[in-house]
Amino acid sequence: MKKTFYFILVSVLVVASCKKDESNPVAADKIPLAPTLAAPNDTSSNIAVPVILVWNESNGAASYTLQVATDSSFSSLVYSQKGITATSQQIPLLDFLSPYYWRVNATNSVGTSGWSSVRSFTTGALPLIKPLSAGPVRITNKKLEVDYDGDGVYEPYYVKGAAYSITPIGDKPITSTLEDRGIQYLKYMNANTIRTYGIPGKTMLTKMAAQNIRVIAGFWVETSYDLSLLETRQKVKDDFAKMVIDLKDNPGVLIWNLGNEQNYVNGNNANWYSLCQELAIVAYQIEGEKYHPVCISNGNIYNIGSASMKANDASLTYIDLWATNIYELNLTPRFETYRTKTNKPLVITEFGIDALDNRIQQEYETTQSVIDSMNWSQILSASDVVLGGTVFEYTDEWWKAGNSQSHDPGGYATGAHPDGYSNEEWWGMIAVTPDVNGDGYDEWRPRQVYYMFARNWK
Ligand SMILES: [Ca+2]
Ligand SMILES: [Ca+2]
Ligand SMILES: [Ca+2]
Ligand SMILES: [Ca+2]
Repeated sequence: MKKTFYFILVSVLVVASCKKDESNPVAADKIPLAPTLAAPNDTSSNIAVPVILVWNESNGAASYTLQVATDSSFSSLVYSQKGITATSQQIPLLDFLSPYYWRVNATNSVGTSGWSSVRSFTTGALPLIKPLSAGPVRITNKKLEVDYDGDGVYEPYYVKGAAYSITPIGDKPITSTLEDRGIQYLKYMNANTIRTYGIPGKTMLTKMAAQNIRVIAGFWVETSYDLSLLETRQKVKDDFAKMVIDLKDNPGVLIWNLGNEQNYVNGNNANWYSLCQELAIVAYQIEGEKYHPVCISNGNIYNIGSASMKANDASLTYIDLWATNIYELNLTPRFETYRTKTNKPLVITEFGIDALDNRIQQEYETTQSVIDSMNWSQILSASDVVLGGTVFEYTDEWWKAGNSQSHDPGGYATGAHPDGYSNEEWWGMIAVTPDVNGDGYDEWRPRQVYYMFARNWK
């Protein structure tokens, strides 16, 4: 009885003291004073990108406006942000070795202060050798390591997962219920990773992270782009910067993956690989030393190591690893060649075969499971350089041939499959068929390959 009374008394005191702080009389009736700037010191040089600017709290301020410009009269703004409630801000995308000026004012319900005094700083150079990441994901000695709990201790991470592109029959929208089902089936499969083709949604990323599933986040590059055009390159960089700024602090992100098999379409040239290096530097301008690894999605291992394609290690100093989509019954010879081309590790972002035997137009899911299992053994045997893989693909997609309402056998001939044919709508580890129980959602049936991986990935 006595203890309870004491506890209530303390609670009341805490509430009372909070209330007192909130009703600060200074805040209510005057414009706040202009803030004073704290860091970096005026005329500092060699400030690491991304720069963090810090100012002192202005009594009574509700929020701050921060401006950064390339001139002291602030006519060429590179950053301008209202409504900042903290007293520091990280500025993405500043150039290296460049001078900048900055100032801050304070606002509350009464009005806005004058500007602070102006300070200048000069940014440092891009490090010649990309430093080891201090962020949640890093690559060291060709191994992937993560520290999502932020305790400074990194744990090894081996990629086990699926190329993820859920598309309901008839191109129906993807609802949050369907996303949850997608995550649940990944959990049952003991997968820890998905690979997306486009920019993953923030909500989905957060939900994935809560289940310890991380995302190789795809940055789609239109295959129609002429990558030799400066304005096109700038647009791609701007779009990528938006993605990185938006998602960099989300615990779902594992790796940024640039393009998809661009070397089979508009990127079989040095313009593509040099753009990838520039994109990786853009990511560094935003994330700095806490960067996520950046990889290039490549078709097979073609061009890797080529100096004339600018796809050699000396040209790709800010690319951390390669990603490959590779379809071969035996991957081992490719891995042997790969080791002679680059010192970067490799993640497999697509492999396997589809589940339809084109010769008899019937599913041969045992064969799919056997071949995917063989590929997985080959991947495991190359663990000195291969960091794991995502199987192509998670669920059947009915839109790829014929119409999106019918399961069509269309595809293309290939020597890499026992039936000599890739049936594009039958690649799922999970078979998708129309809704029969009336809940509005397609039926999902894991194929043998799903259970094979679930056992392997335990
Ligand atoms: Ca840790
Ligand atoms: Ca179809
Ligand atoms: Ca087939
Ligand atoms: Ca259903």
